[in-house]
Amino acid sequence: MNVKQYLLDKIANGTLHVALIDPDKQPAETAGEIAERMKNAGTDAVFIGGSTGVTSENLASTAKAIKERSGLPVIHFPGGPDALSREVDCILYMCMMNSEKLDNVIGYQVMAAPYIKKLGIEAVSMGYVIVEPGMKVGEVGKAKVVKREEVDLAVAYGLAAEMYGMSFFYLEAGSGADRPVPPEMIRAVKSAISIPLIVGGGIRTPEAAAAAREAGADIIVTGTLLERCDDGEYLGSVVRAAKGQ
Ligand code: 1GP
Repeated sequence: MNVKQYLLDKIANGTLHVALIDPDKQPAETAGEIAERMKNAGTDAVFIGGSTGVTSENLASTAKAIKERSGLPVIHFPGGPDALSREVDCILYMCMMNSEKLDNVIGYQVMAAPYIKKLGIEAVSMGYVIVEPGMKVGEVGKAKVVKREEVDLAVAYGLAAEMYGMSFFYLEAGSGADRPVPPEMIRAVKSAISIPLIVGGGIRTPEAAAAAREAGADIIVTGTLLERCDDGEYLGSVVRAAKGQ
C-alpha cells in the first residue's frame, strides 16, 4: 500500500479523521479494540506514537493488533529515532521545525534514514510545528512554541515546509491541550500553502472538530478522546464533524 497516495486520494474528497494511539498507554490488544471502534466510527487511518515510552517492541505489537482488528492503514508518528518497525505501513519522516534541539530538526532523521531504507518502510515527509500550549511534546521536543497570536509565523513555517518539498504540514497544539490550534491560524496557513494541512491537539468535541475542518484542516487528529471515551455514538459524532458528514 502507498499510504501517501491513499491519504492524498481521500483528501481530494474532503477532510479526514485520524486516530492517534500511543503504544505506551495500553496493551496491544486494547489498542486493537480502540482501532476497531474508531474504524466503525468512520476513522480513515491510525497514527501510532507518543512522546515517551515507545519501543520497537510495543510499536510492532500495537501496529499488528491495530491492522488485524481494524484493517486501517497504520502510520508511525515517531517521537524519536529509537523505535522502528516494519509492521507499520509508513513512517512520518518528520522535522520538528521549531525545535531548538538540532537533533529534532535533522539529526535523528539522518540517524534513522539507513534503517528506514533497510526495513523498506515508506517514508512520508512532514513539517511539524508546535503551537501553544505545546504540552509534553513541546517540552520533550524543546520546541520554541508558536504563540496562538503568531499567525504570520505559523504561515511562514508552512511555506518553508512547502518550499522544502515536504508532503504534509502539521500544526500541533500538543496532546491533551486545553485549547486546540486557533481556527484563524488554521485558516491563514491553509490559504497560504498547497500541501495538505494536518491539525491536532486538544480536539475532543464535535464543535472543535468542525471548527478545525471549517478553517481548512485536511486531516484532523484526535488521541486523548479515544483513551477516555468508549462511547461509539459520541466518537462517531466527533469523526463525522471532522469529516463534515
Ligand atoms: C496528536 O496531539 C494530537 O498530534 C493528539 O492530541 O491527544 O489532545 O487529541 P489529543
